[in-house]
Amino acid sequence: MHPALVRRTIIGTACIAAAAAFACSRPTGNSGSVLTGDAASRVYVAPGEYDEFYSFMSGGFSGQVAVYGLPSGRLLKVVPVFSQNPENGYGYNEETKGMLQTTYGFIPWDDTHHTELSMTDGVPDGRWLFINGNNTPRVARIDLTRFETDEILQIPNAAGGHASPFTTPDTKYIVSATRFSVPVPNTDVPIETYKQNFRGTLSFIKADEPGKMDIAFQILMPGFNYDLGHSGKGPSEGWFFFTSYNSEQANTKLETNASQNDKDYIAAVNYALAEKCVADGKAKTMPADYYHNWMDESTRSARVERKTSVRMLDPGDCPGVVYYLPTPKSPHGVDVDPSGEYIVAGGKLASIIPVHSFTKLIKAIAARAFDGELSGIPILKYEAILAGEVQKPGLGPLHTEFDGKGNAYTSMFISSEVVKWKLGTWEVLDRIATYYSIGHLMIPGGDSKKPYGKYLVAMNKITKDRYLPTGPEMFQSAQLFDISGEKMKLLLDFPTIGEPHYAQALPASMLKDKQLKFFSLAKNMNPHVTRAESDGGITRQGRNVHVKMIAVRSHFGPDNLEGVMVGDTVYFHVTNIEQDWDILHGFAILGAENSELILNPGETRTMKWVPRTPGIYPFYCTDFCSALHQEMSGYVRVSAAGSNVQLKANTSPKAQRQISKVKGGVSASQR
Ligand code: K7E
Ligand code: CUA
Repeated sequence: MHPALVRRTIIGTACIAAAAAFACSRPTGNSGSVLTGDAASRVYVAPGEYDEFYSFMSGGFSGQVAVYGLPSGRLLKVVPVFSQNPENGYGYNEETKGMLQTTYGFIPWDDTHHTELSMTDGVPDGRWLFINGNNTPRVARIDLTRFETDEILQIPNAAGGHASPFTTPDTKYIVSATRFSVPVPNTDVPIETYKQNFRGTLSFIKADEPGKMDIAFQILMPGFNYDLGHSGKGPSEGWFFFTSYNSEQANTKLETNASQNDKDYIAAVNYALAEKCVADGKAKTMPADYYHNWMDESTRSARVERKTSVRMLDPGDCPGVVYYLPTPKSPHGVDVDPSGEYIVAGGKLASIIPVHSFTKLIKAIAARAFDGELSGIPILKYEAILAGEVQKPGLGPLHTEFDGKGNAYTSMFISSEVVKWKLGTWEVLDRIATYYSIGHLMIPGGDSKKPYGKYLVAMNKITKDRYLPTGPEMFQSAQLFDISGEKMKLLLDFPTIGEPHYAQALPASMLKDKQLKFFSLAKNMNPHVTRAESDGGITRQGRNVHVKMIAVRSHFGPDNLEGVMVGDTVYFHVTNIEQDWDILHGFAILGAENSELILNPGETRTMKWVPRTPGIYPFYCTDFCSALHQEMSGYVRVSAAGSNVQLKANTSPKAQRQISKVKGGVSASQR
């Protein structure tokens, strides 16, 4: 189909295809008829009970990660990553601002696409979750004992970090491939010199040590658009597969100009060989400019490091490091089955699903079954590497996951359905409609060596009539399917935060008992920590005023501050001195120009505040922490510039009474 037509007919076709199974437009909005009777009980998690899986969904253009319980679809947490988050002050408070520092300046937003769990021996291990920043290419690490972003690495020589952050089976590397080719290094050239000057890069990022992420090496590629990637596993471990489109190297009207060729390519990268070439000094060290930001464990503050070079490997200097696998047509997803033998591509405009064989790929390389080369990269013969083609799967195949029982499930964007097919025979076994325009799908562990199976989550782009309408902007949504039987069954729809491109999930049992309950106050090495109310106070350094303050049920100490003048910059360093699970406090002051602070127990966070006019400014706790939460407040007196009001910080008698109460032991039940 002509690509312009594809876009126009997405919804129309979706409805036609969907109509075969179920009605597409439902004037009443009642979907009960498509559900089997027991669907409700399959997703019902009784009050007080836990979900079976944690599911980590990309927040898409929210720049965050959202954590849902499955099968209930309940939203458990939003983990801020690449975007400021007013809900808890991430990216607003002084301790975390550094996480969002880039060579383009402080960036308060990005677009996340792929969540990826760390793995050991090809199986998710529950240590970390990685996620990519798509707009300003970055990768992030989230610690799964705290559900917090701990590390962000910027990717140089890249624009659009889309094929990212897929991991190797041992998490030695995560990758990031450039979606948009650009001059490398980036420089001012006419856009029409695309073919001469624009290049793609594939980055291999060392990822197995927290706080030490770094670009191990980059591979310089022809100027295509690199789209998605997956690591080999088992026999294919040591190889990485990246899809590319725009092998036409068009720089305008890509919609048609990048859809001319019948086949584009999967780049098969022998990263074990690349490592060797780099170790043998075959990569060139080139200047590069990028940031590495990470949370210091003891201060729980961002540390920021600007890096200046990268090792760039030209495939011409390392023969055998990259081969091109011809793949129809404008491929998007590339997925490797649990055995590591089959490499499945989702060609957005392809009428079949091609599956490459790793065994055949190795044989074809040995037999030099080449169909020419591109910029020194051999192109393997399609027929020589093909394991099979899934015929008539539907329209617009994008992504494939596996159930570990020999079946594959492919999302069909245009025909809005999930298609189940058999590895080896390539026959279509089942299909089920999604509402509407499915992008990724996810089976817990479904891209690993050992899928958990049981459920499949479809992540859909368009919601339309599935929910109560909320104006022109509808949220995206997910759908949960039961895949334990021969036929897929729809169980549940639930709305999502942002666009949940991709998700991964883990059994709850792997994480729930590892969760940190509070930070140790004794180990809090923030330079502005206040461990006891008697250590609080106010000091002046020129025009900067520092306030050290504790927060505890149900007061701040100190809570009356004087001597601040217009023209000062005030830093409120607030420490939550509670040592008890889930006892949070907040801090907000009248006229603050950033967000509140939310303080975990044992943690120090800092708000920067610049008062503009003399007067009295109340501050208060934003988290309803106790019966006397409304009493948890204080005042700052701001005087005119040059006034002679002395610096003063006091503690109210009421606060003193509270201290003795807390010392006497206030239990969580008195919140
Ligand atoms: Cu298919 Cu960005 Cu993985 Cu969305 S991408 S769907
Ligand atoms: Cu502390 Cu409310």
